[in-house]
Amino acid sequence: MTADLFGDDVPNWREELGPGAVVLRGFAVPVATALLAAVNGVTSAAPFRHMITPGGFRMSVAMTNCGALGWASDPTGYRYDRLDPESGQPWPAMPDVFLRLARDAAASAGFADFTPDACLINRYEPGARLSLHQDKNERDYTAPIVSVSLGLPAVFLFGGSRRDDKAARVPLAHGDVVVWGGPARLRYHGVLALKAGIHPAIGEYRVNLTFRKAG
Ligand code: MD3
Ligand code: FE
Repeated sequence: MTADLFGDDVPNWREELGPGAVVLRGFAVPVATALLAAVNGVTSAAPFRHMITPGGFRMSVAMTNCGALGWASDPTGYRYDRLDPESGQPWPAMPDVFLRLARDAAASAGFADFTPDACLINRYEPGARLSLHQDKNERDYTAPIVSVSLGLPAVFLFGGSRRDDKAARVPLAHGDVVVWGGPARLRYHGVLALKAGIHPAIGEYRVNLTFRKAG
């Protein structure tokens, strides 16, 4: 007999970070295993890789994509592309479990009918970080971005509309989902260097899914 701490109920509550930004704590916990299996399916066709920034730096975060469009960086710039530049093939299709979760989370944050055409998958190992930036390569800023955290916890930086605005520190754990839209859509944000640890579901990593309407 195994003790069941929560029965069928997973801890799930909502935190407003500011206008247009809401954290749905634990929202993805019920599908986390299915999401991670789907990530493995995507990476068997489009492996994680460390992209090069336009400034010539190798990103510490390893990335891949699924969906009709994928985000890519190389010394010539950032862009969304239909094809994986490593293979010359289209990015893997968006798994159903991804699409359903993204739509459910967006709807629960007040964005009806969100249909992402791109999912950027970020993999952090200890020490990996993402410096403050804006997501500006998408065509339509009226669509939200939905972000799903899996694996090791991280500290997310939620800044303002200018790079030097003071950034709030927001801890994000396995299964947390954040929806960014409206006035929050163009806020600066980043992720502090990942602390070492072992997560029972995925080991020494954090994986973040960001769902976007890019095209
Ligand atoms: C706030 N990823 O891939 S997701 C990215 O955890 C990215 O891997 C981070 O920033 C990660 O571009 C953070 C949360 C996020 C995504 C988009 C945003 C926060 C945002 C857009 C506007 C404001
Ligand atoms: Fe971003």
